[in-house]
Amino acid sequence: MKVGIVGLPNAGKSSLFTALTGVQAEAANYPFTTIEPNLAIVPVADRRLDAVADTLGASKVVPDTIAFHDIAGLVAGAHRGEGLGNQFLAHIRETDAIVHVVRVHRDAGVVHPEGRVDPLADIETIETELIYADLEQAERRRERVERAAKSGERRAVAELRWLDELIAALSAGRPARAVPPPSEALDAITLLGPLTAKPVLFVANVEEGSDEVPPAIVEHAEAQGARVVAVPARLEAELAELPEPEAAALRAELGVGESGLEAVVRGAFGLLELVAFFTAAQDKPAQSWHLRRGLSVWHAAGLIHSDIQRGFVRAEVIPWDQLVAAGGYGAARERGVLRLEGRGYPVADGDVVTVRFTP
Ligand SMILES: Nc1nc2c(ncn2[C@@H]2O[C@H](COP(=O)(O)OP(=O)(O)O)[C@@H](O)[C@H]2O)c(=O)[nH]1
Ligand SMILES: [Mg+2]
Repeated sequence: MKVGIVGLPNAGKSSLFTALTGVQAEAANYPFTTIEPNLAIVPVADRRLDAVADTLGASKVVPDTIAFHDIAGLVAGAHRGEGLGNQFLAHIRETDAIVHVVRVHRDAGVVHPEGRVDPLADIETIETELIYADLEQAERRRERVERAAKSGERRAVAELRWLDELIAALSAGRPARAVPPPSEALDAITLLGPLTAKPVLFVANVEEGSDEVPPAIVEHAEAQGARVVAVPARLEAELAELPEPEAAALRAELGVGESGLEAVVRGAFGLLELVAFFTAAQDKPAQSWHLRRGLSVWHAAGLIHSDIQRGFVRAEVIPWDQLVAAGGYGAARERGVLRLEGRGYPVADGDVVTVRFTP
């Protein structure tokens, strides 16, 4: 899963990114590879996985990760190519979800691109750029679909009608997520990939020692079903660069918990409707994975390995807490709580899954 960090210049994107890189560094004993300097691969800690690993005597714990991409350069006019805008918009298109950083702190030493600190206006500037970008994309797509629709093809006719609705909504300043596609052309939204259909988490970059979010931001977020997390980004970035004992001491002294940053990771993860499942065995790595809610154990097998999916026979499934309570697979089987499931079984949050397959 990949999350794009967006916001105006100087909003605090890179500071938040550096802070997240610190979370990455804390997990230095996990085999992560840093791919690009503006990509942070952050593990998603899960107590349930730790408990399962302990119960089974796993060789190590391998949590699933989330990738944060620091996407610089969104300014007013980006959709017209202002400030390399189109390039940055293309980066956003590749992400599953958006973290929108908005400056709340009023430190006069930090220049604001518009010369004033007005968080709600800043949010609207960014949202307007995303809407314009979607509008252009939708209009281009419409030209192509219109030709197909002239032949009377049902799917194309349905998509064209949807595109007209979408274009009207975007023109009125509403996001694409407000206009779901019709059942005859459900894939139309995937084909178009509108930026304003992606789920958003707002990060309010607050004054150090204050986690108060202006009510206007909270209201704005709630109106679109989004959440807001308060993070003092510069302080978190500085803490991330200190060695762990010093950082912990300073945290205690300043009275800042880790909650802000953790909330960003959890919140970003929570944006997509995902369930966590685990694979684990004695002397093997205990691993967490995430799957869209409603997908089956056969899809889960594909996530683990394509060979395992190809040779899928059945899966042994048990909720993580029942496995921990039983003390192991053998005891769970005797208690009758280890179930056999076929390929259509929808994975539940917290399932421990062992796929039986023919190689
Ligand atoms: N006082 C204060 N300054 C901050 C905070 N977050 C970021 N800054 C400063 O604002 C400037 C721009 O931050 P940066 O993270 O590079 O913003 P970006 O352009 O969105 O990537 C830097 O000088 C940061 O040190 C904050 O929470 N409080
Ligand atoms: Mg930056």
